[in-house]
Amino acid sequence: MSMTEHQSLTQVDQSARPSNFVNHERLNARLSEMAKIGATPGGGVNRAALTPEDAKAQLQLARWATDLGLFVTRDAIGNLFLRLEGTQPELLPVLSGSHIDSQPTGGKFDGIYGVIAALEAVQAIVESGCAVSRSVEVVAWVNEEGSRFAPSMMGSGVYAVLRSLDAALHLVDAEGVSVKAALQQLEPLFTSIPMRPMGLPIYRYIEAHIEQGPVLEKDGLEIGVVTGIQGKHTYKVTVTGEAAHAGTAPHKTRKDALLAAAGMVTALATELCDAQDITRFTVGRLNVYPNAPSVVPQEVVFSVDLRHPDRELLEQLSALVPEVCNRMAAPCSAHVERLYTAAPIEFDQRLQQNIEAAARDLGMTYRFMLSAAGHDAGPIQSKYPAGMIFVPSVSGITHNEAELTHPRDLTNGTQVLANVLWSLSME
Ligand code: HGY
Ligand code: MN
Ligand code: MN
Repeated sequence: MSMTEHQSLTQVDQSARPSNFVNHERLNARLSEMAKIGATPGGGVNRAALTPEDAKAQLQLARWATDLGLFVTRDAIGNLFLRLEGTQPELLPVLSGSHIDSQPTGGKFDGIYGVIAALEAVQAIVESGCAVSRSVEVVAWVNEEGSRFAPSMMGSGVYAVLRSLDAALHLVDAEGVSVKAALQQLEPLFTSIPMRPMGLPIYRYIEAHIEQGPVLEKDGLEIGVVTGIQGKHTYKVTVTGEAAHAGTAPHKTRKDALLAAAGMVTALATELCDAQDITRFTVGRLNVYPNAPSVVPQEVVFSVDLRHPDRELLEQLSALVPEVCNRMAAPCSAHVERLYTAAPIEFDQRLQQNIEAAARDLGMTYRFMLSAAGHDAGPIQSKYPAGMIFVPSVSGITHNEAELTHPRDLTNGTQVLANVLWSLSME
């Protein structure tokens, strides 16, 4: 018996629920297929935003969606949408997904799990025979990681009108290739996929993601009901000195950009990090120019990624970044540019309860928890009610080729997602 339009999950016997139609083998087979796209020798993936690998993964997703009878569209920044039409298509749709792009030594689950889980959840709804009133759309956000094109959360940020489309199109990578040029290079691959307007309104957004931390595994729990995301500020620091000969230039007259940068990084680490290990300060990228062994560095450019769960404290710590860099710059000079500002966010309370109820309904163990990692659900929550479902990461390893989540946990999260999406589609 399939669910009629006015029954809720609790009023329907277990056998009819979409979660029963989540196919463990299909879910994990699709994730394995995706892991081959951009596979690295170390067992991870390198699928940078708007590269041929990224496009290949989007096209594979589009094929699975088309086979399922979903309507595939793209928007001007490259986000991909897979739509299951509801019986009341005029209602705002339910949206679910994550990102396809990865870090250079990324894992096989960060981001892509949420996209494949959303597709599997929709397929389970279709195969359960449960009608959906509201349409349900799967989304693959472009450039969540911000590795090739900084800053991160680009596709979801433009969608939520936190970032201008034009500014995003003009971001450039290390080779000087713009987002706009990268999109144009890939355009011929997507001619069969119609475009859609930017930022169409939605009813609710749910994202399934690996936890990327050790908490669920340590607590022996299956599901994380995510309460929010800690705040994040990123900077680009340019230190300018003077090129000189490594043999003839006396130290007392040198303007060594690398020595100055090293002093800044060390001082920032000392002044920003706390004994309770709550603040997260990272310099993940540092480029030296001209980067020649016998030349005193003329210029150094480095990134700063600063995070904290408390809004005021984050602002206070963030104000130290330019202050410390300028204090430590002499005899060089420093230019500090803030690239990204995201205050800590809280997810929609009711969606947290929906996720909790679905986990409990399925007999799964769960806990409420804050996300230490950033996600596309963050920008989306700034405009629409959003929620997240976590599944355990083995030893919390992530942004690392050894990233692992057990297949059973991947399926658990997808079953919770399927029931949450279906019940939202009937609201
Ligand atoms: O930076 C982040 O937290 C995300 O993994 N891109
Ligand atoms: Mn991610
Ligand atoms: Mn990531």
